[in-house]
Amino acid sequence: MRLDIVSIFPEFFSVLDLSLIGKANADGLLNLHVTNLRDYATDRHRTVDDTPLGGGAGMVMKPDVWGKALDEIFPEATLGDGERHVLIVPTPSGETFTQRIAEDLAGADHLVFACGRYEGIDFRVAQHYAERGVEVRELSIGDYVLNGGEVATVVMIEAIGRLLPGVIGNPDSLVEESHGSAGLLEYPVYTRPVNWRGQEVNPVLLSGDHAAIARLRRDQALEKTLRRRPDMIQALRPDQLDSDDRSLLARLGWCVGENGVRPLEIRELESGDVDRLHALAIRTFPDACPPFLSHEDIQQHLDTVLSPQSIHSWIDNPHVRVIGAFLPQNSAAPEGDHGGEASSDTGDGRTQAEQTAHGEQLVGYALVVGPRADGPIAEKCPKQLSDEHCSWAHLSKVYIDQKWRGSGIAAALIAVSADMASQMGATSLWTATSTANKRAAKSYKRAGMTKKGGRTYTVGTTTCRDVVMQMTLSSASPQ
Ligand code: 6GU
Repeated sequence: MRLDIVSIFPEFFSVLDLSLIGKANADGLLNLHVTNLRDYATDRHRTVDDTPLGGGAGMVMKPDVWGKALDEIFPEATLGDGERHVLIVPTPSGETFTQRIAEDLAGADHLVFACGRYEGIDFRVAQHYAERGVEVRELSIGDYVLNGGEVATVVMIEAIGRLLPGVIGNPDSLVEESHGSAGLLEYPVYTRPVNWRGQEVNPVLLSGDHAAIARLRRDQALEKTLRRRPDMIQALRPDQLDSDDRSLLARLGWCVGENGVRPLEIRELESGDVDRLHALAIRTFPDACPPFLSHEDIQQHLDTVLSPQSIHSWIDNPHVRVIGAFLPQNSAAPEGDHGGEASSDTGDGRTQAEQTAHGEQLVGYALVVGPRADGPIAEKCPKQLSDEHCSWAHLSKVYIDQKWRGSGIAAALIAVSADMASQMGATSLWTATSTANKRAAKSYKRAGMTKKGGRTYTVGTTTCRDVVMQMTLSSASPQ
């Protein structure tokens, strides 16, 4: 690649000799040439600027001086030679220079940086070369003002130069770095000593378990990007995120849908939420049932266990927690039809009016029954779990609207349920799910629960087999 720089401070660019770019220049991987703009001034003061036409503060760089300099750099013969010639004009009013632009410019044959000082270069210069077939790019390196384009030019040359073949020893390092193709900021890095001033590195990094190390780094990259650059998280495509990514994001309050990553809110439900919760409970329950259950059995369960009165009693019970997952209203309207519902529906049984009234939609819920609950809601802990040393809470329900399954919301609800169970004084949490509902068992397992035998459970008049699962709660903090 040929690189030209035109500036009234040519000495400034000696810094480029010190870096990888200087080595690439010496090795012939690129051909760097610096021109002193003043060499093209005609008067004895070597004037390069003049006052702005129309008045105003500062000085403007003269088009005639720039034209003479640039005509030598772009001789008539080079234009239309089939090569890509780019005139880069660094200016705080330009398009923001990004890694994507650096990658694009690394593919050009010839880059010319025109470093302006003062208020800038007479605009006709850019227009003139654009008309002659030069690709002109006005670029800014960020939202702040420098005194001239020199520093910005060094920044851009460093970013572009390291992408040229052969400039960086190991091209793999270009993939994982911040703003690389993963779309995430880079995870924090560590080296020896393992313990430095009392700070220990995560033992996973010393385990030699490559999959676990990759997962740890991915989690750290996601968390860091979420904290610093939520805009980058929102720009991720769903196909860039696996199920572990989704659970992590959901626990941190973000949900992956068809349209990308959206904020999620998880909170306890109140009596004002009963209608919405009832609607969600009755539309999600049938999916969790084994295929042999009759319509009547399911209806009987909906009319009793999942009635509005029953839901009221959960919410009013101080030994029970009812947790909801909410999405902002605009995020659950993915394009296309889901399941052929009437067009006035939102795709999961609710009308547009029902959603808009609340400005957010309830897309999942969990019910946790604490160790001190009694009455019909307090199901007996399956006997294989009865261990005197544990104080059990029951994760009685976790239900997610169909189109948000696989988004990580279940994992987030289970994590919050576990916290609430600890707060209610439990040291362990158990749950049971139909043996037919493999998806549920998988998501409990992913959330850290393990299988502990089975039990039977009655829906309507039919007895079903359940898988029982449990987890030990890490930090029990009694009320
Ligand atoms: Cl490219 N030039 C100047 N003068 N100031 C800047 C800039 C460029 N990018 C940000 N600030």
